[in-house]
Amino acid sequence: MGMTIAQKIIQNHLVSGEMIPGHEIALRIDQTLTQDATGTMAYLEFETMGIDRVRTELSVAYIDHNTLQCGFENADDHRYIQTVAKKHGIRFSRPGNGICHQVHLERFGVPGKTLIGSDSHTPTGGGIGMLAFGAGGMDVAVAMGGGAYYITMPKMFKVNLTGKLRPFVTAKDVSLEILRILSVKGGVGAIIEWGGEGVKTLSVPERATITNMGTELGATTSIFPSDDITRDFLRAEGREADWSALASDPDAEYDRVIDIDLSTLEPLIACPHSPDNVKKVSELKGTKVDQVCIGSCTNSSLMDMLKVAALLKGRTIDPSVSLSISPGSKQVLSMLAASGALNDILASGARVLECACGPCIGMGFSPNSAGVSLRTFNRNFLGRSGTADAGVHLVSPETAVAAALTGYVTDPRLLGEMPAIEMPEAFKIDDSAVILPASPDEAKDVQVVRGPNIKPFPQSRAVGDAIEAPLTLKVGDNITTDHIMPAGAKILPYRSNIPHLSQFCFGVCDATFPERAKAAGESIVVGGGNYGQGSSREHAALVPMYLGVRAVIAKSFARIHVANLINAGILPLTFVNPDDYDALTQGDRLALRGIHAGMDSGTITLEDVTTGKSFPLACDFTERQKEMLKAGGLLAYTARH
Ligand code: MIC
Ligand code: SF4
Repeated sequence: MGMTIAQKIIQNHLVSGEMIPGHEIALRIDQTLTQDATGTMAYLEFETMGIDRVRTELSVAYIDHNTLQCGFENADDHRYIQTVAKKHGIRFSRPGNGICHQVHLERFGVPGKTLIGSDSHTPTGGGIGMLAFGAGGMDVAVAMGGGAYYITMPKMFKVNLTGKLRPFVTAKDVSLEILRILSVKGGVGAIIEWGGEGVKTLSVPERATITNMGTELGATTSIFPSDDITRDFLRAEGREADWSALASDPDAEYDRVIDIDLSTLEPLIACPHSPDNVKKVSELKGTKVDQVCIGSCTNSSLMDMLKVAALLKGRTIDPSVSLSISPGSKQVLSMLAASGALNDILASGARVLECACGPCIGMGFSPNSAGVSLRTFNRNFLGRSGTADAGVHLVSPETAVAAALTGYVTDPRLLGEMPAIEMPEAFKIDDSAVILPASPDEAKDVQVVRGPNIKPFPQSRAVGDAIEAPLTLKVGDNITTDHIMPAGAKILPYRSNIPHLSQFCFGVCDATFPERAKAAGESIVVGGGNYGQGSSREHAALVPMYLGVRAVIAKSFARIHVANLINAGILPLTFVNPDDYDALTQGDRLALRGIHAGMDSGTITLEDVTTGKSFPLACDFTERQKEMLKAGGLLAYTARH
């Protein structure tokens, strides 16, 4: 039988396991990336492993998230990451060099290689034919140490593209269309391969926009073939030698095939507060807009920015709108400046922010009270912008410009002719903001600098045979990691200070949770479907662990989060009968007994001591996961082995 692109790369990197969907497989990892908001913790974890030098082909530490330095914390973390990277053989991408996924695509991504990153949008690399996964920091630390990355062998989906996008309809609209079709749960357990004739009409940055937002589908990852278009992109980056062809076999089999005719798509918009709440832009026509943000790892490539500049040229934005533009990388910004396009952006009244995540993660530029914000980003979760009652919408750069110019949600096709913009034959290459690590000889003398914001790692607890504890929080469906462990400019600086961070745990759902959990000592959390969707932040597991959460019971879990729970020694269990969720009330006393035997049989009984009712819970752990839970998480397990 023929193979899909992903199956071929998996086969080339398989360390153990069988390539049967649902079975655990272990993969050799060629490259890793971290960003600063998850990186500090990942490198602290790496240091505990006592390995001198990373064992990957390439590891890069990016600084792109925590770039507002409103106190010493972020600057200290940057210094820590820079020195730890220098000592252990990791390249360091300085603040200002750009967003990890954009820079990695430009300068380091290689078709056919595996990449894991401590950021959920690492699948952006699928745009260049990499098999790239978002992962928790501990998994990235293990991969840097040469350990394998464990996943459940995914199903294979194919999106078959035909036709060609019409003017003002973009790769972002393709991402929103697939979200409309599949929803934020529709990609769970699957790798999405993009193929068909329509692929030939999409440039690498457009493909990367699509694989980036595959994360919002819950997909394990997304991937495009590596073809002549990939080769042209790599040539323009001065890296043609990194190119190799990659395609699925004609007789490859897929679990699901979805057809999209690009020529029928229209400009789309995701409404608050979920990326799959998709409507046509024309349906929201006339909605007043307060703020527009263009950038993020989804839409900050040079092509995106050149289009934006061309549409803004000679026009000024509506006085009632505030427009921010964050180019994805130093390469993008310097080419915008050299071409004069930056002046067109500035002359329009836009505010140019640094090459970083910025508003996407609430790192400044929060909207006004109850503000309507149109963003070219990938997530519009409640509260993520930093303004609790803002209404964030996700759109293409073209639709964003139309709103900035008119002050209202406007179909961008009303802007007139789309100026023709060609991909440059050569990008401006300047890697001076990537600092190389010390040689193995020099590394001994490198001092790792730790600031006072780095607090000791919280102690995890081994999962024993019984847990009896109160249900301290019951939440609904699609709870994101932004609900569990909010981010933003005020909280993100404390990513290496779990005790401080814990005050904000579940703040979006119930600000009284941290006090209640602490008072209970040990507790259990109950959630609905797709619990833990969104980011890869392991803090959404480490902080509940610190607050004494011993088990999370949900209707279903998101992939990265469930791995992070196990890594932190928290027991994730699912309802055998999803309706049993309704029978549990916050405050009930719950008991799980015979946990070890239950882990072997696949079912653990939950007793609601308050009501006297019992419910079966499913747990489908591999031997490795059972051992990890019994040891108290991945670090304790690794120390034992
Ligand atoms: C995000 O987009 O939510 C983040 C911030 O990039 C996270 C990582 C983090 O929380 O630091 C992600 O996507 O994994
Ligand atoms: Fe940064 Fe936003 Fe991309 Fe996350 S989604 S990596 S915060 S730009």
